[in-house]
Amino acid sequence: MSMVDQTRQGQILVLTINNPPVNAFSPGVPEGLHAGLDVAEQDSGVKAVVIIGGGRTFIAGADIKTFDLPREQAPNLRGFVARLDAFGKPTVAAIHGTALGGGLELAMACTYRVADKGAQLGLPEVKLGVLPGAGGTQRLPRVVGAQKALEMMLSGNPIKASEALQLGLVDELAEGDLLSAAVKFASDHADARPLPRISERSAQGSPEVFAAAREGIKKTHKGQLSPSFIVDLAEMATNQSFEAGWDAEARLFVQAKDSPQSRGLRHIFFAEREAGKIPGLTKDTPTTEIKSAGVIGAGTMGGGIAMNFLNVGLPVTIVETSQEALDRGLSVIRRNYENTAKKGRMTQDDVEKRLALLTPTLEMEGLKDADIIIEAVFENMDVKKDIFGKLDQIAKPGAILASNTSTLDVNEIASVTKRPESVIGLHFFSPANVMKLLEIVRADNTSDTVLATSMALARKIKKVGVVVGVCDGFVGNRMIHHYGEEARKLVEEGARPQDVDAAMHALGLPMGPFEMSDMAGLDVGYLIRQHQAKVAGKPKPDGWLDQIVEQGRKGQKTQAGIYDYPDGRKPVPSPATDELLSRYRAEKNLSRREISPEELTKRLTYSLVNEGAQILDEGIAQRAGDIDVIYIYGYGFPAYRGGPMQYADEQGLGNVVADLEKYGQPPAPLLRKLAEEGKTFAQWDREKGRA
Ligand code: 3H9
Repeated sequence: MSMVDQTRQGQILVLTINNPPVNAFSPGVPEGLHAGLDVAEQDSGVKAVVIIGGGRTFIAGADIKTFDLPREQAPNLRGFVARLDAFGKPTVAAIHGTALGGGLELAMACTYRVADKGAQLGLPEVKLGVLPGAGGTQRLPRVVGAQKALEMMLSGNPIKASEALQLGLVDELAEGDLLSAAVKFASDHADARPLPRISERSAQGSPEVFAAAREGIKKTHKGQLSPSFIVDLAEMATNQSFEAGWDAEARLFVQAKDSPQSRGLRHIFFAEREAGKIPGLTKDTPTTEIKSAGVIGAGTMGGGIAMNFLNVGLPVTIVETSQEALDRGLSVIRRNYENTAKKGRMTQDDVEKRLALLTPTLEMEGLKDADIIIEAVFENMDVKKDIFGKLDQIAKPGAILASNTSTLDVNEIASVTKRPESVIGLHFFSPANVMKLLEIVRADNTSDTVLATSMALARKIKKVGVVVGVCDGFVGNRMIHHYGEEARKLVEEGARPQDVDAAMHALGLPMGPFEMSDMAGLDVGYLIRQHQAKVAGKPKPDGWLDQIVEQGRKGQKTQAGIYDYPDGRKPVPSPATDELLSRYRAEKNLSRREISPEELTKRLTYSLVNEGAQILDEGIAQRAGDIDVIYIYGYGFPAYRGGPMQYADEQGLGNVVADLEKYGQPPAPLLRKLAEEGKTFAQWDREKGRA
């Protein structure tokens, strides 16, 4: 079947694109569309052409999967857009669903645009590290002005059809059936001459607009390439010919597309979607409907978790052991919502509506009707087992029993119930109402229904769910442990904490390992180390970090940790830490050496990669792409680096192995094997890890 159907409605030729699911501009689509224009050109009975998408949407853009094809094999969107622009008969884009990227660019090269009321239109290329490359940077400013065009192209967010109508980006909103409206519009305008062409208009935009945009992207898109190209091109639209801008756009598009940044962002686009696919689960795996939730613990985590459900209109029962803790938890939730309302992002009415969905109680019995119950108490196996034992008595049959543990063995927790198939780990990241990541921990007996329901729930509460296996720390925290250890060693060898953190800022992370530890609280790691040593019968740990904690410096919360926090939040290098380190090195006879920023970045990043490879080998993560998604959404790894595993692929796994050996970290067997075979983690995913 052709990817583009031709049908006649009187004198109008209708071209319907059939390339599900999103009608991307894939191989076959340009051929079909050109064939349609050939017919329209040759047949004098055809007065105008309507282009419409079959199925759920208009064209959602160029086919991202073809970006790395050699130019001759990639579908030529620019070629088709150029032909449309010069076409001698009126063309009408009939838009429903999403007209995105190349889809909107194609629509702007048509003579007219008619849209369904529910349609959305946007140029999201920046999110893939590229720029609108089929005339979008030149046409959009000519329609909506440079300021609005920049807002759309730099945010990548679409606008609604009603706004597009107001801005003149669409000519008419369809009342009723879109195709009939578009065909009528085409008939009504069949004889209008000269044909209006956006490329022949001029674009409005003052120097201040571009100056402000250049300032803005320093904050919003720090370190990224394509946003500055977009600003330059939008400026060209206002002061140079269409042809000059069109040519420059082609050049810069290729430069952006071939950059590691775009490869990183495209990797994440697909990895995020791939993460939703679980081997063994199909679209037909039954799920249960979640109509209400229970949360045990009204502390920082429990409160944040509850907010996720309230935000999507699901009632939550929240349980605490004392009235005081319950009241405190509730007041934090209220304050969070009221702060959002103060910023104008929700109304006071919404605040009350959400809080009205929350039932506080001191009785576990209150959870008996909940469809899912999430335990969010402190990390202690005995406490958790006690709670799950009680839940087993109280929860209704079929309810999901979830633990928000960040490290503990979910199998052991499940073992105290008579329904281990209902038990799962749902590891939220702090602050739980903000961070997008949800590690979904599949225990040995977790049923497919519970897993599939948890994945669907993640989507419902707007999280990115990634399935992981049971081990200490699962994926994210297990890797971060090694990263923290490497950071600590680097300081012992001579680096200053601020240099270690700066090395990760240079990579684009908002915080380095020490800023992160100070924020999380240094006492957490301290207690774990003390506990582990005691259990193993080893002497009390006495590293420099332990000594900092023993001085009462626990991080941000005590306004002093590795850094000082004179204003409460902003870390300032601490003379007390410097002094402690000098004394520590002298006592332990440690010599100090200069460590280059390059060595710092490599050792820290590769410590993540090395453990990531081990995690893949053990099957704790299904794909390297899953690990990358975890690091982007849970740990602030910049999306334009594609995550640690993609970053390692970009460096070449052979180089990563050589560096690890140079720095005394033994490479994980899987990493070594891939390096020897000249392969990448992405190839491993394609060959082994895919669903
Ligand atoms: C561009 O246009 C460049 C031009 O300016 C210049 C060229 C010269 N290509 O997200 P979903 C797949 S850049 C290939 O789950 P939803 C997706 O991987 C492009 N595949 O559905 C998934 O596959 P699978 C500018 C694509 O309903 C399936 O479709 N456009 C593309 O939640 C369903 O996707 C964009 O950046 C694509 N363009 O959301 C739009 N798009 O089932 C990117 C989707 O195998 N796309 N797929 O996992 C989106 O934002 C969302 O997919 C959309 C639908 C909103 C359309």
